[in-house]
Amino acid sequence: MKIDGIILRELHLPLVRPFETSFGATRDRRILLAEIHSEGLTGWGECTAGEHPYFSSESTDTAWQVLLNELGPMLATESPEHGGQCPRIFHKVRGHRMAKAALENAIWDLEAQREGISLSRLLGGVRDTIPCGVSLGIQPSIPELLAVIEKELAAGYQRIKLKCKPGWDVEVFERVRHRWPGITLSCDANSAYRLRDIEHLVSFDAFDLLMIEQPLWHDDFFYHSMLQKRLNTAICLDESIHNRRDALAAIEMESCRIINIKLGRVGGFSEAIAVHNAAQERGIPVWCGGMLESGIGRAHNIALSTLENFSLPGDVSASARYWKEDIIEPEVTVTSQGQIEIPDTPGRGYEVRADLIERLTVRKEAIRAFELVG
Ligand code: OSB
Ligand code: MG
Repeated sequence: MKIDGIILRELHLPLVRPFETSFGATRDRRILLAEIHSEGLTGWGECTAGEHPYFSSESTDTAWQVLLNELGPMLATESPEHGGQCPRIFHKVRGHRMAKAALENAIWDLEAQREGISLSRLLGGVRDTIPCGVSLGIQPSIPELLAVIEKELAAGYQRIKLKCKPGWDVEVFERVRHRWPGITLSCDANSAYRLRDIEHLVSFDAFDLLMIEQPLWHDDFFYHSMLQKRLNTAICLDESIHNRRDALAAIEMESCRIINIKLGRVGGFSEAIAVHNAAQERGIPVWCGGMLESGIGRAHNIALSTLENFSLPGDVSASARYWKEDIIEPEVTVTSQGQIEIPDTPGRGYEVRADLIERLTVRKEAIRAFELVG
């Protein structure tokens, strides 16, 4: 496909409520979108980098720089037919996976429209509904957390994930389990624990958690493997997994029994599918993580979650949990059974609200390579 233009945009979107993890609280999102024009169609991609380089080394600003000066010009001078060609085009740039994913996913988004099939089908998805969970940030108090859980269970969500850190863990799990002995519950530490906490982490086994997500260092396999040997509860890796090779290493070392796949963290749909397939071949279930995405990233997460081995509920939930008004139409909704129904219309299945996006845009820049290559 001939690329006629690539535009980067930064949107300011306040969350309806702050989201707190072990590395800090987010109130306002700076959403970075890539918009690719080709032969009368527009593909959209979302860069999931955070406002600060806390979850990963990327941030909104590093991604903007790399997209504008490196990746955008590389893509502009190629005419990829498939999103799957993007990793080769971007090969020279090390890391910066969230930036790469914004462009690669926009090409897949375009390709599905051009082929007149749903993005889910283009990716090889097999589900017409996906199971949904929620990720609940650290709250000011346990009673406030219990009230939030009550609301999300009433809405139908199939799994509750609690953000945790030293000082916000066993007492919280005790109170939640006491109130709801049977719910599917997991926790996510975002690397808040160290080796001295191993005995403490082993005590999490008492709470029948579905998994403990990324308890130790963001770049570790070895100590997670040591910890997994001590735990009955499954470890799930998030931050540590950047590609298929990482997934294979983690599985081989028994550093985890479950993998969280995030499109941005692995660099886009191609690598996400590769991680999914590698895990599936080895009997390791996966689920789709979230990064407080706008509707565009959310639509892409939904399409990815239709692949067969996404057998556990993801952190992909309704637009209204995050935004007063989402930038897609219809907004993402979750049924009373805690499922999202997969649209079967061509492309991403959710229209982009261009007028609203224009109004929310605080920074906009065209990739300049087109002027050079004509
Ligand atoms: O570790 O899964 C995580 C949000 C920002 C950064 C890291 C994580 C998260 C979430 C939120 O858990 C999931 C969501 O989008 O609801
Ligand atoms: Mg996580």
